[in-house]
Amino acid sequence: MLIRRSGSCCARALRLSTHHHAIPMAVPSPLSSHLKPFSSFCHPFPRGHGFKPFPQFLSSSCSASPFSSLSSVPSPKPDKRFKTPVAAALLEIGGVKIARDDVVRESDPTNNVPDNIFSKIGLQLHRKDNHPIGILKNAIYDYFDTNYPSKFVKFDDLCPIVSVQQICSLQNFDEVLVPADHVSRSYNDTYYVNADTVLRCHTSAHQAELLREGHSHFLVTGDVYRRDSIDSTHYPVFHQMEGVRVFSPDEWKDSGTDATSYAAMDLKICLEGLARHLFGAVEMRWVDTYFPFTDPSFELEIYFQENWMEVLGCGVTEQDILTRNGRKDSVAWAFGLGLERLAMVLFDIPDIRLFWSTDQRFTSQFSEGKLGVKFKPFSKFPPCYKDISFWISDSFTENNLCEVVRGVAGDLVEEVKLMDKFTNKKGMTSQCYRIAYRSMERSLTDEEINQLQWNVREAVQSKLHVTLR
Ligand code: FA5
Ligand code: MG
Repeated sequence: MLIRRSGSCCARALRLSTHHHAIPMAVPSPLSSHLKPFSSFCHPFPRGHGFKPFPQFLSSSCSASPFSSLSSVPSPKPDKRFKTPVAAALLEIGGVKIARDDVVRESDPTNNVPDNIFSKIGLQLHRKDNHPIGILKNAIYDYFDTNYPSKFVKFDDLCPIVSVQQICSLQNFDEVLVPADHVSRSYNDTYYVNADTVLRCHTSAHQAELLREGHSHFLVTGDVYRRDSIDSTHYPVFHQMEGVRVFSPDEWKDSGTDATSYAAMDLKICLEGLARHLFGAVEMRWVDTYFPFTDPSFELEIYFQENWMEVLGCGVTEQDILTRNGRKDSVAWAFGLGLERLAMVLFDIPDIRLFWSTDQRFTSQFSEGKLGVKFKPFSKFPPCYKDISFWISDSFTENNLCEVVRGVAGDLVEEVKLMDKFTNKKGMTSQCYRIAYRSMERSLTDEEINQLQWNVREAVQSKLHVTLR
């Protein structure tokens, strides 16, 4: 969901960016004037992000399309070498036992979690002190421990499987006021274990529960899951750190400003300080945005690889969340950091897939407490591009395509990019996507890439109800 820059059609859904402000900014921008009306963010996407109650693309009984061009191409033998690994059958996270069959159920139409996603649950890169994500988490902890001694309580082992409904304790959507028809709730954007239970798509899922427990300063780090586009800054599993600070009336009453402005100012001071702690000098800017759970809302962007990269979302907590959770007279701020994006800048890691590499040439470059060591690429193989064109059906979405491509090619796929789109006189729409294949670790043979592309074509045709051209 989120970064290809503001206004781009791939930017996703928990927010919608509007204005940019360069940093340093001594004083936050006017705080209330940039919010989009609800109607403009419900379906902000020009292409195919419609809500689907059930994931049609998961159905296993798909007949081949009569218009298929596949029949004229000789079929290579299936090759087991290129299959993505199947995950361990039982995990334990934060005391919760999770069996593979609880999470992945191909025959259940209310479930859309594939094996390659299940295989990431429980890896908890943020709890590995020698991994860039763990090193970064600890550096952020240092900042909070230094600047707010003994204030922030830390959580990094909360279970990533959370309920969508209000009755349960862990809440991905309802408890942070995400509207019923918000696009982030769709099967196109979120992994559903069943109709009521999701893999959390943000660490904000834990806000309300921790407020109810009485915490007023806390940090929550965890793995989060999103169906998304494929490129060097988007991965379907990534890590966030949530921060929440609650103020009591005593704290702002003599400030000469209202509670909301006070909290917004404090938030920006805190996060700009964090950015300086992590990066020293780096080009940054604030972007006014929308989140259902904060008002006003902002994003922070950092200039990286010749682009503005969104690294966090934040804002002043909606009063309703505080009131519902026993903090009627308080005001609070909250933020959610994308740890991979920050680590990419800090360690010069060019591609988000590298975080999952177990190649020693990657892992041996990082050690506990060493922030900002620059990553030395150990292989630079050229990408190999393959195009795929098809007539789409009404249910086609790019996220579904990416899911299928990732299911076949795993981390060998670097990018999936729309190259061409047209509608013919009969009203049929054709799309052409370019798939970039590249291993981070080794060179790929022509034979291997051809096999992958073949498997992708077969899977796209059978799972997405499109007609290959
Ligand atoms: C949220 O997830 C909000 N919950 C953040 C928040 C918390 C706002 C508290 C206000 C108050 P967003 O969807 O923009 O917001 O994601 C936050 C960050 O996660 C992004 O800035 C980005 O750094 C990172 N991120 C989002 N999608 C991906 C992805 N597919 N791969 C890697 N990082 C991602
Ligand atoms: Mg965002």
